[in-house]
Formats: sequence, structure tokens, C-alpha cells
Amino acid sequence: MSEVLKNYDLEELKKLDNDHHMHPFTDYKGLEGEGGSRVIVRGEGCYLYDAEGHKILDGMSGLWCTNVGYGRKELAEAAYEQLLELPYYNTFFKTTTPPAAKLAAKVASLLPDNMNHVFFSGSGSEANDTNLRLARHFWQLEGKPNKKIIISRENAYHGSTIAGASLGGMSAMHKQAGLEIPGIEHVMQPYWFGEGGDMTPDEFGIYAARKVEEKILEVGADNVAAFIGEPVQGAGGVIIPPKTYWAEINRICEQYDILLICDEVICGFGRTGNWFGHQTLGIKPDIVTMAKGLSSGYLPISASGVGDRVYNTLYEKGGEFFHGYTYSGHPAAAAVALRNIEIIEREGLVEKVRNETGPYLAQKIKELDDHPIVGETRTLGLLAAIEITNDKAKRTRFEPAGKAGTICRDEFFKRNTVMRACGDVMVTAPPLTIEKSQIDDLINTARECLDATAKELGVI
Ligand code: PXG
Repeated sequence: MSEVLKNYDLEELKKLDNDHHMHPFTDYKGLEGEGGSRVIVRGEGCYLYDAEGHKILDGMSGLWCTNVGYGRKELAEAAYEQLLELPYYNTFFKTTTPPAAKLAAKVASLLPDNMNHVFFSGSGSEANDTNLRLARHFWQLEGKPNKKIIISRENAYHGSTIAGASLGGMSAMHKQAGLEIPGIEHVMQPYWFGEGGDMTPDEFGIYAARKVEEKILEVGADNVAAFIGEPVQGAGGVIIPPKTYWAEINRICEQYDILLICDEVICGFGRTGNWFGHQTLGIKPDIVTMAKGLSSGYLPISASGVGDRVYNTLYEKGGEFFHGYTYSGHPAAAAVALRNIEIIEREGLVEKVRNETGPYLAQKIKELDDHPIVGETRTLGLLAAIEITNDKAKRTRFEPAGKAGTICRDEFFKRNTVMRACGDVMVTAPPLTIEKSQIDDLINTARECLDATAKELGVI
């Protein structure tokens, strides 16, 4: 880091930020009222350091993305070397660069056998825009131009661009921009704790999947291009579908000839104990969205994995695909992503999550089940959630919704630990390098925060 960036005056920095910086997903007046932003200045392993010198355990991997942890010198070197050699060139107009070509091949080798091509974008949102365009273009080329509708789920998160937010099922986002765009339909999410009622999880998994089938029958299979889903909904609250759900979705997509888009932006690159969530959950995707863990967030890059069925149609019948971004396959970002994948392989991080830290996190977080305000804990690999409830049997919430989660999140903040609140669900997704002793710290802090939350709510 340059000295200029190190020699900041904290108060001045906060003022500049407050006066000029519009943060994402932020209530501007509210942020100012709370004294502005926390200034993060450094990262190492699973820890962040703020400008006041606090050491913070990052239970969220930044925003679900720093899979190999912070402070990886070799990722900085990969960027530096590539920036010196060739900082930028595009991948349009019959050109490529060594990192882009190698990364495409590497990512394809990790994807299913029938998925051999990759389209690069800059972010998860852009990749999902790409996917929407790919799916509609595919069906036009197949002579079925009416197959345009994309079915998604309520409370899904697929990004913040117009297509990303439309594909997502966050009603607050839709309201602010008059979304969703035409041709997108939302059905029930497979969220047993919140919406499963008296059904067993397995019954509910089938029930929720059949909502997709009902929607297809309602709008007509001849009008449906694709179904999109996160293997496990991340931002929605680490919603791990019942075991029956994805098998039924596979069946439905096959039966009605609908493309299956798997949004692996959070679940990819080891998070669930396999390279991808679709492997862990037995999903058969035609298109896969990747971002975040692809480069561990060190530089922005995303990718769409494109299955042979879609690719071959574009190849045989498509002519030019009129789509692409200035930064598609950016050489420095691609070089970092390649080195990042190398680190994940070399350090056996996927296996570590599957065999060691994933099971350990599952075991430790289960110990919180006895807490008076915990309704359920659930994990898959290094994704975990704690449901805060005011009635364990009825699975109901404290009023008003979201208050308990906010209190609990603030308690974590006070203890220099990051866990995120999705409404009243506390979620964690630590770096894949996390050690068992750090998982102990995370869960011990969680118990303290739940105690403090229960006290503030007048429960204990
Ligand atoms: N798909 C999924 C499944 C995501 O989680 C995106 C697409 C969009 O990626 P980009 O790179 O365009 O942001 C995401 C991003 C949160 C939070 O608060 C989650 C995301 C982004 C910002 C905040 O949990 N996920």
C-alpha cells in the first residue's frame, strides 16, 4: 500500500466518505446519524483491521467472497505481474489474452463434463444478465421464440442490475425501481423454517418444487425459457432446501424442457464442500453463474458456465452473439482468479471444508439449538444460519420483524466479529481457510450475542 493511503487522518477520511460516498444498500441519513462508516484498512487470514486498530474476525468472507482469506501475497503478485505485462486488452474482435484463455479452460475443467465453455463478465449481476440473454437467445435459435419467461423464487438474490434485481425476489428492491422487467415470474422459496407449516421438510421440498411446475403449467411450457436458483440462497438467509427439492426441480426442468440456471455466486469455489453447490446437492445445470470466490474477491471477475446444449446451438445456428463487456476476461482479474484456484487446489481447501471445517462448524453451531431464542441452526459446508425465534415450536418472530436480528448483529459488531443479519436470521460464511479454534471463537461469540439479544428483548 502506498504511504499516501496509509497516512490518512481518520476523522477527515470519515468526513470525506460521509460527504461524497454513496454506499450500496445504505440509508444515508441513518448512516450519518450513527457516526458514519467503520474504516477497514487491512486484512490478514480471517481477520480485518479497522483504522482504530481493532482486529475483527470476519465471519462473512467480506461479502461471501474471500474464500482463500485476506493478505495473499501471491494474488497481489499475479495482478502486479499481469498489469506490467499487459494491463488490459479486450476479448472481442478475434483476440484473447493468456490469462483469459487459461482461466476459461481451468473453470471448464471444474464444471460438469457436459459444460465446456465459459463467458466472462465483471460481477455476479452482469453474469446473470448474460445468462438471461443466453437463455432467450438459445430458444430463439431453437425456433421457439416464445420461450422467454424466466422463473425464479421469492427472496432470491441474483444481483442489483435491472436484470439481476428482476431475477431476484427481493420485493423492496422491486418496489424502488418499478421492477421486475416483463417475462420474469417468482414462485415460493424452499424455506422450510419460515414457510413449511406442518409439513415435514421432505414433504415441503416437493411442495415448493411443485410450485415451479404449477407456474410452468399456468404460463405454458412453450413460454418458459429457464428456471434460475441459488443451490442455497445466501443473501436470503442461508436457506438450505430440503433434500427432496432439487431432485424434483431437475425432474421438472427436464420434463418441460426448461433450462436450469444455477447461480453459484456464493456456493461456488468450495463453499459447500465441493467445487460447486450443484455437485453437493445433485443439481443438473445448463448454465452456471460464478463470481465472488472465483477470484476470492481480490479483483472483480465473474463467469457464466455454458453447457454443451446451449453452446452447440449458439455455435451451429447463432452467428454473432451480440453481447459482451469491456472487462469480459480482464487479464489481471483472470490472472488473479487462476492463481486463486491454484491456491484452493494446493491447500486442499475444498476437501478441508468437506471433511474437517464444515462438519466441525455443523457440530459447534448445533450446540446453540438449546438457546432460548434459537429456533433452528443449519449448515452446509461453510455456510451457516441461526434462526432467531420467539417460539421454538411455532417458529414465529419477535415483533417487529428484523429487530432481533439487528440487535444481534450490533452485538457481534461490538465484539469485533462479523456475522450478517438477514432479517432475523444470523448467517455466517467464513473464509475456507478458517481453523477449528477460530470456529470456536465465532460460535462462543454467537452465544454471547444471543444472550445479549435475549436480554435486550426481555426474554432472559
Ligand atoms: N448472485 C448471487 C447468488 C449473489 O449472492 C449476486 C448474484 C450478484 O453479484 P454482484 O457481484 O453483482 O454483487 C450475488 C451477490 C448480502 C449481499 O448482503 C450479497 C450479495 C451482494 C451484496 C450483498 O448478503 N451477493
